[in-house]
Amino acid sequence: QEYTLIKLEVIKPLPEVLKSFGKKTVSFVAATLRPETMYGQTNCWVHPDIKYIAFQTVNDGVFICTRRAARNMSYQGFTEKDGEFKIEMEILGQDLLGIALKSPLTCYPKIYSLPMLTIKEDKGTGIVTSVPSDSPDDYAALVDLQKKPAFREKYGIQDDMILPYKPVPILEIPEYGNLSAVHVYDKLKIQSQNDKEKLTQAKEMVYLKGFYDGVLLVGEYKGSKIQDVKKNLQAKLIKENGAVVYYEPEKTIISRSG
Ligand code: ZZB
Repeated sequence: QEYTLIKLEVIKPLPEVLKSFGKKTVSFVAATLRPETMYGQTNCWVHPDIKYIAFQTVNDGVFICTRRAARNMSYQGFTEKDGEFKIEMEILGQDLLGIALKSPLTCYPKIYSLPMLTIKEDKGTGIVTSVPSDSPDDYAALVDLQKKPAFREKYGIQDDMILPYKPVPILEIPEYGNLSAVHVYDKLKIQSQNDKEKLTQAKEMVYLKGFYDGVLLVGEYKGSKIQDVKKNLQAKLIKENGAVVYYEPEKTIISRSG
């Protein structure tokens, strides 16, 4: 499985937890299959209870992700020695919340790392970039935070890290409009990020239609169909140093041998 790995750079001065990295560039890295949606990023998701690590890459500074993802990257030329990576820091997700980040293509110059409780540890990097306009999971998690001050308080999230961030219309999908995730969220009457079945259904509804009939509303490929420019947008992100390619081994192979 090929992913686009988005680099969400921690804005300097580094927050207290990451101070020991000094002048280095530190990035949260998020795996996505939807590089064309990066125009609509409003925040980054971290699971408060997952353990993350920081490791030094050869070309891109320090990366923060799960240990499992770092191990995969170490076989893909991200580290000096094949299959080896040095853990510079171990950090619990809850200590990585509320950090200001700079991410490629989004119209928001500064976005924050926020808690999402449905992140899977064994997929991608354990860090997810959030596009609430087109991902029902992201929209549900963002609404949970916006609607529930107690939830924000629990994780020490300040209002200005959430309230100014609105889903951005970036893709037009026939029948679903220009905020497809919001449309299906309302239509299926989704209540929270834990509404698992409805969210799976919502995702299926927007996924295929978005890929085949979605048209970009912003950027240099404005007016083009997603399927025609997905690759170009991945290339643009990589060329502009906002992303790299990351592969994930097929799970079936692992379980067969193990
Ligand atoms: C941006 C984005 C924009 C995403 C969108 C989706 C959508 P899939 O297709 O099931 O393989 N993701 C990545 N890692 C994790 C994780 N560890 N736990 C939970 N979610 C994760 O899912 C791939 C997508 O799941 C990725 O693409 C990422 O969110 C999220 F408009 O990145 B995506 C309808 C979906 N739309």
